[in-house]
Amino acid sequence: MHHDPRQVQQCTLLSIKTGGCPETCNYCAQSSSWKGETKLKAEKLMGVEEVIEAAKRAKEAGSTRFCMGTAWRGPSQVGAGQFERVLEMTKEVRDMGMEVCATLGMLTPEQALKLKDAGLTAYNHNLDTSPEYYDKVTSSRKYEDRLNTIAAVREAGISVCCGGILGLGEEESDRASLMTVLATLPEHPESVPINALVPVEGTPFKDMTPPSGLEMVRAIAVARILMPATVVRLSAGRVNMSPETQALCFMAGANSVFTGDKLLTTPNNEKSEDSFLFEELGLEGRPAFVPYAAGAASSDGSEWKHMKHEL
Ligand code: SAM
Ligand code: DTB
Ligand code: SF4
Repeated sequence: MHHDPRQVQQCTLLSIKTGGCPETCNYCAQSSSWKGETKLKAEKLMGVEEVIEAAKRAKEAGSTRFCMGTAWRGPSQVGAGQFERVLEMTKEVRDMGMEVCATLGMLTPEQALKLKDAGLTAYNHNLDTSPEYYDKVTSSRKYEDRLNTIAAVREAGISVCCGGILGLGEEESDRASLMTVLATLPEHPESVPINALVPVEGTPFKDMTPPSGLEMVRAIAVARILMPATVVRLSAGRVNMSPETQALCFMAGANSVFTGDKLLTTPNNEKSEDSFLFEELGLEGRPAFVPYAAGAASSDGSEWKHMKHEL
């Protein structure tokens, strides 16, 4: 009802500051806590020019959203100059006519407002799992910290991109609980990424069993039903899925993917495979700035009617 079923948005990720993260997310390659085991080398924040070049390539390849990630606890952890540089990147990518997303960790309300002023479209900040299971996933922050950042993003008028990961050793009830939290936020997130754990050698969760394809399909279907106007993003783990499983994910309601040969630190699907998949399934890219209708489903739907007209 709320989306053109043939349109799947292509988003491109770029890790603009890799590794050396002070947080302890047990699934993540970028925490400095296990850098001895992962052997991931911490890098400095990229320069503006290099990022713009990457965004141009992504746009030429059909991406309509560019998402920049930093292995930070948040901008407050680093000098003001680095956050200013991210604001500059945001402005420039936005001027290219792309949707711009960032995932920089915890934000203060002031930082969220600065990102809004720079033209940020969306902010990704995942809840990852249920409130009940969260302390098994990280010890360096609380679920409430995540909720506070999401509230600051919403308050600043930036689109919220918030989802989770399947395969962290959680029960099915934790997955249901995560979905309940997402669907009962004051407004539905405009986008919900559903990640399958990519087990990374050297991390505490290296031996966890990723979800099966059908578990991903089920999670996507539940997100689609609970949050009908939201863009549901089939995110990490797609590289290990057959074309048939991906097709089921789209039929279940996923309408966005990450394209490009890399996610943040792990490999992603080949461009040629994705082109074949889109063609074979009759899918087309979702243009930038199709009006989001999240939230409308729980009110009178007026925003949705407007969107239908535009489509
Ligand atoms: N440091 C910021 C933060 O944590 O919000 C932004 C970057 S962080 C890497 C972005 C998201 O990627 C995490 O919230 C998590 O959901 C996802 N992620 C990270 N490593 C993953 C993995 N190995 N498998 C699946 N998803 C992963
Ligand atoms: C999200 O939910 N998934 C993306 C994006 N938001 C930032 C990140 C996936 C990262 C997968 C592991 C890696 O490449 O390091
Ligand atoms: Fe740091 Fe984000 Fe990785 Fe957690 S998920 S260790 S906050 S980069």
